[in-house]
Amino acid sequence: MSEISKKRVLSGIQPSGNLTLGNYLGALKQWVEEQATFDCYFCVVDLHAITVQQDPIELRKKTREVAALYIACGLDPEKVTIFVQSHVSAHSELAWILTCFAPIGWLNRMTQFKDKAAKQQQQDSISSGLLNYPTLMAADILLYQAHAVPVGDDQRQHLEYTRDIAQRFNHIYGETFVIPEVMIPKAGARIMGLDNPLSKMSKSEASDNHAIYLLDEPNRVKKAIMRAVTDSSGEILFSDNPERAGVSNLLTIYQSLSGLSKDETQEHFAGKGYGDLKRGVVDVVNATLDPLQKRYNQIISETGYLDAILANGAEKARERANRTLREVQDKVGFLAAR
Ligand code: AQP
Repeated sequence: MSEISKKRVLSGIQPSGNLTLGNYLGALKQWVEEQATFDCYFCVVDLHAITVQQDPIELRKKTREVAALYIACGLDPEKVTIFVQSHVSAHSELAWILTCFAPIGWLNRMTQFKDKAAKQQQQDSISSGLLNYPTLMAADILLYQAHAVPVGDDQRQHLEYTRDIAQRFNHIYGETFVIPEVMIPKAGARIMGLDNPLSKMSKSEASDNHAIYLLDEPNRVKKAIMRAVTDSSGEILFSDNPERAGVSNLLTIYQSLSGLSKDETQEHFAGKGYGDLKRGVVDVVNATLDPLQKRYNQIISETGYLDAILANGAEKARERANRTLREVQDKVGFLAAR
């Protein structure tokens, strides 16, 4: 299938910390699985990362690290376009135009804004960028006329918002944007914290045994999983009961990484104890991370390799994004620059 006839996909991850197993199972794993089917654009969303304050040196370092992890996880830079969001200025430009069409009431309803704002102690320090985050995300997606957006379950609401903004714009100015569909993985769409299985595993959560990070050493993986919260029932079954959320989360991780079905996963642990479940999860996680980390170390140590991929990616992304931006600028009535 040629690139032209393929449907397009766009997604991204913030370089706001160390990537977690949640980022891998909710996003990266399905990106890799879909790369042959779609015309894919994957960006490191540094503009999103600064909606909460970042250390500049660390942000630059994490931006390269996240891009290298995209490739280490299996994205093929020959097949997909990998770039840094701030290298394509059309993202900021379209985001401003869409901001002017975005009702504040819609933004105030966003769960992620409410959660992240609640975590900031001083209300004065909550940036309007955090409130406008979904509009920037809408611009990211709509610029590429993406048909589908592979993300974890937590991004479902932002996708709905993107569709609403696109429909509003199309209604006023005529057919401009493709209305994108959300693409959520069947297993692993919401990996929970190991220390608190009622909250999402998140890279900005500081507590010690909360997350597995993709660059963790095997011993750290083992320590965090062996300390994961379970319950006293002793049953190794998938369950919607919040009291069993810890065991369900471990089963989900095992299922997603082993490729087994839910039933096969439960059968695998039938008659076993929580210690066996945890050791099983340690083994599949480390078996996934070992080759990934080897590839990562190669990529990051090869001078010029990553920078060349990001430069090529930005050039290709700019070309596609600017086509949409020019159309939008024309429709809203901006005088063409000569
Ligand atoms: N726990 C998770 N389970 C499944 N999917 C997840 N994703 C994140 N956490 C989980 C998916 O990863 C992609 C990129 O996420 P992001 O970095 O843009 O922002 P986020 O969703 O807010 O992720 P974090 O890790 O919680 O980052 P911070 O702490 O920086 O805000 C998305 O597709 C997301 O669904």
